[in-house]
Amino acid sequence: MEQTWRWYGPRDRITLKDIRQTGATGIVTALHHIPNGEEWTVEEIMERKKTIEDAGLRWSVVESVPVHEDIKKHTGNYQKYIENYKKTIANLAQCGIYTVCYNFMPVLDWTRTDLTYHFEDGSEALRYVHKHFVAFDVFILERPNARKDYPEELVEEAEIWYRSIGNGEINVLSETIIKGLPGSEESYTLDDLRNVIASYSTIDNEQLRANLFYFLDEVVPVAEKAELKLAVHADDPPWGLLGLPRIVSTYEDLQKLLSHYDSVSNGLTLCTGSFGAGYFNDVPRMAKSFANRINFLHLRNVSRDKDLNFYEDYLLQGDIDIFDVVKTMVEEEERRKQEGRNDILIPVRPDHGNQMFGDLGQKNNPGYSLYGRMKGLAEIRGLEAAVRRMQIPQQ
Ligand code: DNO
Repeated sequence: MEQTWRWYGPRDRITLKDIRQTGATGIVTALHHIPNGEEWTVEEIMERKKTIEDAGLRWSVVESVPVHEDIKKHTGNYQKYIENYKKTIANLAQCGIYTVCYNFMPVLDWTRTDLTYHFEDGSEALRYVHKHFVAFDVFILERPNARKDYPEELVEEAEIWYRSIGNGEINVLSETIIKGLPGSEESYTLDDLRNVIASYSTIDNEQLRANLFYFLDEVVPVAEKAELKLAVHADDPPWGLLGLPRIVSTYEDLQKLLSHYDSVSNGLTLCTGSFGAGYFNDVPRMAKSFANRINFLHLRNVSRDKDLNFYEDYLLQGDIDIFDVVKTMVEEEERRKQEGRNDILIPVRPDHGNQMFGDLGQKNNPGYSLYGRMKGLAEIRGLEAAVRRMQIPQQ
């Protein structure tokens, strides 16, 4: 696998120089300063590429070229934004960047309720407590009819919790949900959020899926021609939030998406933590079934329960069998080698990591610690080396 690291660009506290010492060789980044929907020009791409290469690294993956909300809703300027998307991916390929991650989550990208969950060892992780999210939805956002989306008992528990906390905690919870976690290109006020949610009122899962398929029918041929691979990211968490539709959450969703357009250019970002947050998802099975369409891998573990709570756990702890996933990916790379392909290596990145050591107290992008991710990357490297020793006959 190609070991990569997500870098948020020149303003990231963690520098390219630091990243080199983690052992990663590939960079995952995006031109975050370009507004959603606009074309990324060759000049802008080349400038960023040069910065990365000057540091002795390679720009391996774009995460993400964001999909404009108009495309997801199939309204407004969606045609123009799709044309810009096509130009952007053609430009990226022209600059030698062939893997593009994106997501199709309406309104909110990834969502947590707690960014400083304290581990016993003194480090901090990200967490999602469903009851707290329900409290936000029903009592803070006051989304019309929100109550109807949850069992009555859960709303009662959420209310008791909500009444027990102070304004400080209420604000932290709201900001955590609406300000946008790193990589989300949108950030909202409560009023904005109510309005954008309302703009999805006629879009259910099937409609959103139709809009995704329309987008793929337009964009995948361009990607194929440029030999570029798209990699849709999992919904995080893999269930509907705030009454909004979500369609990249389960095994069946992936079957539909991949069979709709059968091409390596229409592929996946297998995010073990995002899919794995759902107790109903069998991530190793997903890896095995869809291996030939996995264009990018996010490795992260979670401890989860059946009430839709989860926290991010160390890579070799938690509920997902990461060893099994790595083994499948190594086998897939061997299969690609047999096929004589020139895109054998699957880029992998340690997804999030705990805040630990010198990370604590620093203004890191939540989840994107230095030491925690470095630990994850080291574990990934060790796992891969062990799997290869076990399975690949030595000369
Ligand atoms: C969170 C990330 C997401 C991801 C996007 C992909 O850490 O995994 O923000 O980058 O959803 O488009």
